[in-house]
Amino acid sequence: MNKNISIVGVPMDLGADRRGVDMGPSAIRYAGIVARLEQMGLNIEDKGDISVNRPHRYMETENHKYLDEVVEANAQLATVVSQIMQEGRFPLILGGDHSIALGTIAGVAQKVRDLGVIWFDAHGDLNTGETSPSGNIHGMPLAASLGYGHERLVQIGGYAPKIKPENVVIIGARSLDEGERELIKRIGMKVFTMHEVDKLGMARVMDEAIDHVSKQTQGVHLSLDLDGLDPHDAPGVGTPVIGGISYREGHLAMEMLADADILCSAEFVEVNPILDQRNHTAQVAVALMSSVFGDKLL
Ligand code: EXY
Ligand code: MN
Ligand code: MN
Ligand code: MN
Repeated sequence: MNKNISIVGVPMDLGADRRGVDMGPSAIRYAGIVARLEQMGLNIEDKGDISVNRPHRYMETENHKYLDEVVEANAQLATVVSQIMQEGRFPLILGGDHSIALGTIAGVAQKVRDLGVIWFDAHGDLNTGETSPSGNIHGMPLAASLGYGHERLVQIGGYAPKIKPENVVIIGARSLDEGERELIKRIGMKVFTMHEVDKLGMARVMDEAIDHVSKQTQGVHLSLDLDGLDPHDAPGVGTPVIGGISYREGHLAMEMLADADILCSAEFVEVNPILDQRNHTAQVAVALMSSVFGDKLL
């Protein structure tokens, strides 16, 4: 595992309907991410935050809310992330709403040609402007990274597609829109819904997921939406869905990823301190990050 980690915050909430996830990076830093990882002997560089333009007024383009601002911030993020990769460091991105995966993946996939992706989420984030019920871009980043959706989202970083469906798994899904289900079936993507997590258990799901994403890839990106966890364990998220991954299952999944030693980059998104209880969800995010970087009890 790469012990040199560069942290970047993306204070963005324009991809979501509820304000507040723009404070996620502050909440996660306040919960002590830098000290925690340094205690583990890792070399941490905190590069601060990307600057996200505040819109003067509400803007919508073909069922994409705040398209200009989301594209602009993600283009910046893609550049920063690919520089971090170029320096041989591990990018750890703090969200922000999940639209920031567009920029992270654009930056990482520039350097890792066949990139695997593990996407923890209650949602599929596989909508396009045509299928989205909300026009919120945080419901679209996985589709756009696969090459589906608005050209400006698909082309962030100047190339497309970033990833192939056979190298992606979603874990924890329990709220998929009709258009997302159709896309999953059409491209044959592997999805471990909560049904599979319940039936097989997290250990087997992770064994299969790790096997699936690391077969034909040179590195794997972890995109972890805190709403993949159950709202009981992660209340501070904008789009909670009951019946999610428990803290213990999430923790086990992170430890199994650390043992597999396949990750080249990671992002933790959708922490909303306004809806949180005493910064609990940010603390959960920090605990999961320390596990994924190999924190051991003994
Ligand atoms: N599928 C719904 C939509 O597209 O509006 C909800 C998306 C929520 C996305 C959250 C961040 O994962
Ligand atoms: Mn998401
Ligand atoms: Mn989600
Ligand atoms: Mn453990």
